[in-house]
Amino acid sequence: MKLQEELMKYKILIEDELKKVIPQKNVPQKILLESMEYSLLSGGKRLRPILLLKSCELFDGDIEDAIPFAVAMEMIHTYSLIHDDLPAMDDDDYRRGNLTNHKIYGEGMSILAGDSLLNYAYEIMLKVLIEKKEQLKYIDAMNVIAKAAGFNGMIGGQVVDIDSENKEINSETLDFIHLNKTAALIEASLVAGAIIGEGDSKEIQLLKDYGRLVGISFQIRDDILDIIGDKEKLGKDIGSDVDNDKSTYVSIHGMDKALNDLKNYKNQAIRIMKKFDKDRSEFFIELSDYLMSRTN
Ligand code: GRG
Repeated sequence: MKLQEELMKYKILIEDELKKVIPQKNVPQKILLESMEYSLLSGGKRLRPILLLKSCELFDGDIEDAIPFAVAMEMIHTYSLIHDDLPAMDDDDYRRGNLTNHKIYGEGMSILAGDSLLNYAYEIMLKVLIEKKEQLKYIDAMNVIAKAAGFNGMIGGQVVDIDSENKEINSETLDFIHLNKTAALIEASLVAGAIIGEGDSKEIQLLKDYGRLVGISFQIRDDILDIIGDKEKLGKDIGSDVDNDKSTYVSIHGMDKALNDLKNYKNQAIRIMKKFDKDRSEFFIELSDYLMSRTN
């Protein structure tokens, strides 16, 4: 399989959908819609929606059914990045190679753009629930996404992350942060896709386990890239963890262990996906390899 071509094909598909969702801008609140669109269409790997669609396809699900949930997932991810970049949080000037949302639109507007993207994500999922009201699987998928994004998921992880700044933390606390701040949405994308594709409960659990491993590894790689990454390729400044006095996988465990654990998690993730037919699991196997050596 040509992984990069496959990723690009799905990225284009998702971006075509994202371009359609921001409504007409000829309204009094047009500045808000521009601010939402600025971040939503500013690039990015589109990893979470790609995982959601691919996971649905793994079970022969129709990706048309999964597209609104993939779009919603990317909106939730984008809102989290806009808010994370704010001066009250990480105070970053660049994201995906562009100025951060608040640098262009101001802090107030960028808080509201994040809020609107979050609300709109639920509107988009609820529209499917209303249209297909007899199908419980869509409610299940939305429930998984809502929980992963909330106080027992990404927001919970972000809270402990902020609360841990300028403090010595142990590896359990760091694991909590990574599992919630980063892995929760990645895991939820795979689980929601599997639910919509109608995988059985054992298969959904395999996707969940794979997602957790990919999610943790994604964050470990992020921590590594913050030290050895290339600013141009990353589209943001490196060294921000040190600047913000943040504990990372590398600062707690050291670079050698970080690289070694990354390899172990990758092998575990591959073992899980090998339980599916080879032609179906190839994408997920190659993806775990790529994500753990990614440079952006
Ligand atoms: C503000 C509630 C709230 C949460 C913020 C996403 C997040 C939580 C913080 C961003 C900071 C960070 C390093 C998070 C770890 C997850 C991560 C690596 C996010 C970036 O995701 P990518 O690499 O981004 O998929 P692109 O730009 O490719 O979409």
